[in-house]
Amino acid sequence: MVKRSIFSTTLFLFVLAACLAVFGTPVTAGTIKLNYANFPPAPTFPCVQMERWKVEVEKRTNGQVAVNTFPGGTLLGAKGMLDGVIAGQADIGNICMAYQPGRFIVTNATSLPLGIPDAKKGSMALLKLYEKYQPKEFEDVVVLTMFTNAPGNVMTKVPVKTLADMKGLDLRASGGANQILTAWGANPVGMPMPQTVEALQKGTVKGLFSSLEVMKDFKFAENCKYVTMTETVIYPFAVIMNKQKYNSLPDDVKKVFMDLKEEQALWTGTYMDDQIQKAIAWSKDSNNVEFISLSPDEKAKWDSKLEFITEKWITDAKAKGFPAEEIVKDIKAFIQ
Ligand code: DTR
Repeated sequence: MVKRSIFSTTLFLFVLAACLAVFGTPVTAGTIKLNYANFPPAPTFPCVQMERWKVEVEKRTNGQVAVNTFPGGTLLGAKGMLDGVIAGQADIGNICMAYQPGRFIVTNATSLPLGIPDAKKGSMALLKLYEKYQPKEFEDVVVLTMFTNAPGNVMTKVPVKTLADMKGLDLRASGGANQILTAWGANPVGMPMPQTVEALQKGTVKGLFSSLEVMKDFKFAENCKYVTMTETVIYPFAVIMNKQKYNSLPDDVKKVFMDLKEEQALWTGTYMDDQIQKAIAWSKDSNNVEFISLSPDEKAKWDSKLEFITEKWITDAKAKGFPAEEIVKDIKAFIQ
């Protein structure tokens, strides 16, 4: 009996010593619990990337960190996200910066019509832009990653083939995309993405202007039977963390988070670009959606309407003291 208990004590000490040798400190599963808030529903790309980050963090911290995810605005909604994270209502949150255009001048410059070709390039350019300019609106938080969606197209209940078809059409968009719709003659209706489901069902809007993965993820293909390919404008997102909470983390955990920053941006951009292809196929095959390409002449007309937007942004941002020309030049260089 005594011999057996000596044996099990020795075995326990041996396992403990092995754990210490491998991990440095004794590992207690989920010692650090973090709440991560997100505003759109679980199947959408901002939440898919959140679940991927959770899995990676829990794996790479050997279970030391447990991440509780809250999709669908169950902890914080789209507009209260940044302040909610600063106040500590959630430890981590995902914000769509285009929903607060005046608050994120530098990063929202990625929403100008600058020809960002896809989400992968957009995400990397956005992160580089943030790293270079370190805008002061992020002073009270720690940025864990940034990413963008893919370029936007016009999804509608009625066919849109020319600028004349856009005239007065009520279309949902947000931030920088609104002024693009105005320039094309449409009537932009601003609201965060989750509210668009009801607006389309009720007929408050006749369509929306965003990246095409929403045709599948939000099942918009059931309402919008037409897509006009404009491939214009991306929306920038940031994942932010409460600063005090971040500062309270052990160094090895902080390192895991920082090592994931760029990797997560790349992963999300790649995932998004992939989803676009799947959503196009699904919309065509299962929902009979018609994809409309603008003729080269027509496309030139649409593009010419947007020329003033970047110029105007430069003038306004310069007046506010931002190095506006350099920011635009950087974005163009970062997407090369
Ligand atoms: N295009 C922006 C951002 C966006 C694109 N896909 C999703 C999915 C869920 C939330 C936001 C977005 C927008 O239209 O809001």
